[in-house]
Amino acid sequence: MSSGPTAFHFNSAIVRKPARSVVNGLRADDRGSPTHDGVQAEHDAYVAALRAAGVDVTVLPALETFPDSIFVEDPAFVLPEGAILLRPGAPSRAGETPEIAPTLRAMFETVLDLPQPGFADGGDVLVTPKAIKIGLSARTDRQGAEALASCLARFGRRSEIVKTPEGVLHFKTDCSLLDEETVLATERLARSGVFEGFRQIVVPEGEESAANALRVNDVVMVGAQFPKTIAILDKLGYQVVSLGTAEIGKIDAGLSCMSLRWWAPR
Ligand code: CIR
Repeated sequence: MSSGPTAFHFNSAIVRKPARSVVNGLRADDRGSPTHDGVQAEHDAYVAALRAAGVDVTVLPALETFPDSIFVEDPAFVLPEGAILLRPGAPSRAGETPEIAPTLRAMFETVLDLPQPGFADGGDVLVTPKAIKIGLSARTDRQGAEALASCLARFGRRSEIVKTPEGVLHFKTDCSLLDEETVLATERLARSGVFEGFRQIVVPEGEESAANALRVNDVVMVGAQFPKTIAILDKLGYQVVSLGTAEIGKIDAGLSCMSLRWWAPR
């Protein structure tokens, strides 16, 4: 089945409440720690925005042992056809996969395990109507990407292994799908040529983190601290919902990472 419009049409999502330990989440540069209350407030608004966009949201309990476990996008990947249990590239996040597995087994008929060897994070996977792009990064290696591509092929999905710009956490840190033919991307990723054939909207200099936006049904969720990007998308006719991401931004996160989203046939 081609992903077609379902590349951004979702009626189901899983999120996980932030643990108190979220203040110790992984980060590349120290820009100060987020507060638990601040992250909780951003998470609450995010869940409300998903629900307002027509998504049925399952909220999993916090996991104190895993500071980054609020970012459920990374230990698994989901499609209407089924789920794939991934192997996150950060050793401190490896245990998040067995934690989310029972929920996925209860919600999906088919749940695949990423074949050995290699590592792959969901943050490196972008669904587009033509192909699913898997970005190689410090978290997703070639073997993990190929293992994931083999799982996607079992679901009848075409994938393409691409490069994440040097020093960027995840492929989707630098891009998001805005509609069937349009992506929002940073200048460095747009320049790399991975989005040939797409209309590309480049985020303004200084607003690179805005590239991790999230299209859900009729709306595009964008970080509230990126007014120039919001103005551009607004002018282009997108229905923008701005959401606070300043706290999760301190631990290198944006809007896609806080949920697993899919269209569940009902
Ligand atoms: C990490 O470094 O793993 C977390 N602090 C941030 C994960 C963000 N996930 C994502 O963009 N998919």
